[in-house]
Amino acid sequence: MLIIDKNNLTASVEEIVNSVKVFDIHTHLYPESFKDLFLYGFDELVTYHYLIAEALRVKEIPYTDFFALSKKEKADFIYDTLFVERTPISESCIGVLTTLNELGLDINCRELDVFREHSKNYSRKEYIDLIFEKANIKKVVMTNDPFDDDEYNFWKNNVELDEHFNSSLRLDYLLNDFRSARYLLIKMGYNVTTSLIGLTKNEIKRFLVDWIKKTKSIYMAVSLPPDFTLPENSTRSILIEDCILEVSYEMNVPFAMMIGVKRQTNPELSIAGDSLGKANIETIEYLCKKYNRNKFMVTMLSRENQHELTVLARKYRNLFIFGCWWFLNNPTLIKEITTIRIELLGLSFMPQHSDARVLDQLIYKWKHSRRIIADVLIEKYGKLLNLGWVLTYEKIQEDVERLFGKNFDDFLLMEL
Ligand code: RAT
Ligand code: ZN
Repeated sequence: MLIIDKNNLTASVEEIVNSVKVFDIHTHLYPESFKDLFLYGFDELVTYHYLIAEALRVKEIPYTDFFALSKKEKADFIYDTLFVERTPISESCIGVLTTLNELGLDINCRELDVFREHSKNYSRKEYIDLIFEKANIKKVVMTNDPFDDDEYNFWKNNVELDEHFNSSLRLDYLLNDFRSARYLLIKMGYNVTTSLIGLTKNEIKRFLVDWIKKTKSIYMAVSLPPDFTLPENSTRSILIEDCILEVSYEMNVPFAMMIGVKRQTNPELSIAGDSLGKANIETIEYLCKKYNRNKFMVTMLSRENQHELTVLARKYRNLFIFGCWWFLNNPTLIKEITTIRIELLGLSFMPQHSDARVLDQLIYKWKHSRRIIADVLIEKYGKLLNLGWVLTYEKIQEDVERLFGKNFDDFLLMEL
């Protein structure tokens, strides 16, 4: 048993936080069996939509001209704009550099073909192993959308699964665009009418059960707009309250709500055109209270929602809060949000997920987050030491394992 004191605190926490294997509970990654949906390598890294938004802000080129470029041309354009003409100082730019550095590449070489060639030295399988090892990842959760044509076909053809990639059933289309989803459900063999009567509800529940089983999803998920409200008289509310929550309870598959996204604030920016707004915390309160035997996972996109969400998590153990989502995945906000959560909840939450869309991003997203989470922990453990509390290396290791995965495993197993 190693006793922690002021002299070994920083090094011990850093060592523990860096060596713990992460369970990354929300990504947009796929294993190699999903062919073109499996994104990796330099061009994908640099054409990440976070960087598209930054590059198109400063270069006066019609959006349509940019989106007409090939992947490689887009990468050249973004690299020239953000890394050559300017200093790559934003979080997403620094992320690219952290990733290249960790892969052993010289970030100052500026030879994009050298960067491009790197991933080609590996088979796809080897590259996944390499990135998982560098990022120190145990498992990731995919975002699996049966309403997406390409993805649907993989599942229909019994795509091969990989034990390092868990699934989650994504229901944006169903909940945010039911009219269109209805046609797809009919095509998939479910007898769904426009009016949400008993038969249609049963068919939707049948769809959910079938697809949770088919994809082996460990939770269902949806992203929702800032004005998401329950209870209300709407198709979405019937779908959630009469279909999803029933299946969620019966199958012990939590319902994850990612709340606060304003889709297509600037449609010309395509996938980079989404924004955010403050959402209504009472909706979550209503759900946790009324459906107290159901499990809810929640992450919110607006900074303004973070404090009240954390307070609500103190009131309901069926509410699992996770991650610093998307526009919050920046050092300042991760630090602030993680500190608020620790101060109000101790260790009973999941501080981060990566949201990676490109395999290589796991490296920087986790390296950056680990650094900040370690700093927050060092400050808090320092306070305990000042009070004379006896801390051991093993106890800190347990704490960190909770934060980086065990809390979620426990939540899935919890009996309500
Ligand atoms: O972070 C992102 O890449 C966003 O575009 C979204 O995918 C978001 O994370 C989501 O899951 O809706
Ligand atoms: Zn996401």
